[in-house]
Amino acid sequence: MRVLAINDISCVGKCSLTVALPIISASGVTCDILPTAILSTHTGGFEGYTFRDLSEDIPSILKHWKSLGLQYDIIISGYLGSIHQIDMVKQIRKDFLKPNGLFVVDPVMGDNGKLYSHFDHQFVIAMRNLCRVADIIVPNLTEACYLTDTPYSDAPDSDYFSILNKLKTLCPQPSITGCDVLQDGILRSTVFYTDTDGSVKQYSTDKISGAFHGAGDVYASALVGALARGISMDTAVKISADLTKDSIYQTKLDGTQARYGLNSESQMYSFLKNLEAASAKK
Ligand code: PXL
Repeated sequence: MRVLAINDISCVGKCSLTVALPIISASGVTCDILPTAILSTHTGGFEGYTFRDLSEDIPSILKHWKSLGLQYDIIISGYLGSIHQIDMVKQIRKDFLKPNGLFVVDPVMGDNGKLYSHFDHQFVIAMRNLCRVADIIVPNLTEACYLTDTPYSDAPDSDYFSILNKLKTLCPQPSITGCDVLQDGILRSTVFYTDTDGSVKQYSTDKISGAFHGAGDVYASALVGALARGISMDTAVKISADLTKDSIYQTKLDGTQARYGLNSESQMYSFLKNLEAASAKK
């Protein structure tokens, strides 16, 4: 199994490739990377960060890869710095994804109801078009609302299934992460997702209060790792949501600033045990 992760390198503030590479590799599959930009830190919560766009380097990297005949079982794209990079990713999918491969898009654009800096309405439209050629998309609630032109609300009685159904017009297996749902009077963090047969489902974990940066990256990377191991969508969602919740829980216990990202390192052993148990059951 060979996975390609297309994302930025934020040197500090664990997210994007500094999360994708360790988690996907630890899952037991090869993870190649295509960095889209190098930043001193990510853009959410730090001032004065550097940002080097790597678009110019990408064509020669791809030319070399073509000469090696590289082909991928799964390609996952994350933070893309421009519409031009979105177009490049579409071409990468055409050139480097195996005929029955999976194209997973994490449409990184915003959080808490707002777009991240650098992104505007044109970018949202371009990202929507990228989602149209994906097999699986993993937006958070903010991104799902932008993708579907739905007014943002994180109220626990929101009609998440209706947003999921709108996302289904874009791609066969959408999901929405980080949705608050009330169960027996208790707030639970829920992922709404689409199983391989097209049925829509949900999986909830304990809600840990606070905003935690990089949670979407941990979830998406674990999901790709689990799917690359041949684990079913249901179990892959469960294992990934549990890893995310456990990492958030540990980060809260550590008391580190949210902008420095999640302590998923401490949860790797139990993540791997869960992957092994699921693989043994197949
Ligand atoms: O975690 C998402 C992300 C990825 N990459 C960069 C970001 C963000 C979110 O702020 O700024 C550069």
